[in-house]
Amino acid sequence: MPDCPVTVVLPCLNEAESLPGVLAGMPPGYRALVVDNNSTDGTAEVARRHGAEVVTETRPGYGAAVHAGVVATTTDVVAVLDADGSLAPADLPGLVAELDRGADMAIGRRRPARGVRWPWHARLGTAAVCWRLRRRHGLPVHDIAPMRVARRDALLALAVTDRRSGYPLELLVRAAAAGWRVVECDVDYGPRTGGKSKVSGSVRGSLTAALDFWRVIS
Ligand SMILES: Nc1nc2c(ncn2[C@@H]2O[C@H](COP(=O)(O)OP(=O)(O)O)[C@@H](O)[C@H]2O)c(=O)[nH]1
Ligand SMILES: [Mg+2]
Repeated sequence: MPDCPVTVVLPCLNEAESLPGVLAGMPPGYRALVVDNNSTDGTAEVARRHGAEVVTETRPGYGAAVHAGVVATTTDVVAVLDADGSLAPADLPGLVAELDRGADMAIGRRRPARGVRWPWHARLGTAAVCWRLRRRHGLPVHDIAPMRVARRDALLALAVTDRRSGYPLELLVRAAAAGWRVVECDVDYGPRTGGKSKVSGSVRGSLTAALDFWRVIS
């Protein structure tokens, strides 16, 4: 169903600065659903003012926000996208097209633009995790699905339990176990367009993510 509307879940922790640009870039037929996770910078108001639906999730964590968003959607197809402006909504239709071609999930592989700050520890962690996903789980992936598209009910049926930064990784492991056909497509990766990094840009965020990853994959 190439014309069916798609809901784009945007997990947000203080993304008021980047959100307007992200929302303005939504392709026609794609509806934005912002999941506000205890932001203190007016993220929810900015989201509403720029036409997005807003859901509030008080339990902290990237996975908690994404899960709440997926539960709240009513469309067959659901996309999940960072709200920091580093990924382009314009890349989503290409992923949705893979579902139409028979994929169970289509995920983005970040291809950085020239000069993008992508810390070495984040690249190394991603490479190590993906090596394990390929070797142990047979998934042909090179990134940890920063952008993804799947069918809502199938996604919820996988019953991912992680509510922090291990969520995308657990999703990949469960998808592999369920025999899903996962297709990875190159997507543009730029600098965040405002606000602060919560994960790879700080030692604390990176350590938390590494710990979450390890829990899922060990
Ligand atoms: N809801 C929620 N979103 C988060 C949390 N941590 C990160 N995010 C969101 O996840 C996306 C990626 O985080 P980001 O800070 O850009 O990580 P980085 O790309 O490693 O610097 C952004 O849209 C963030 O707002 C969190 O604890 N809760
Ligand atoms: Mg980011």
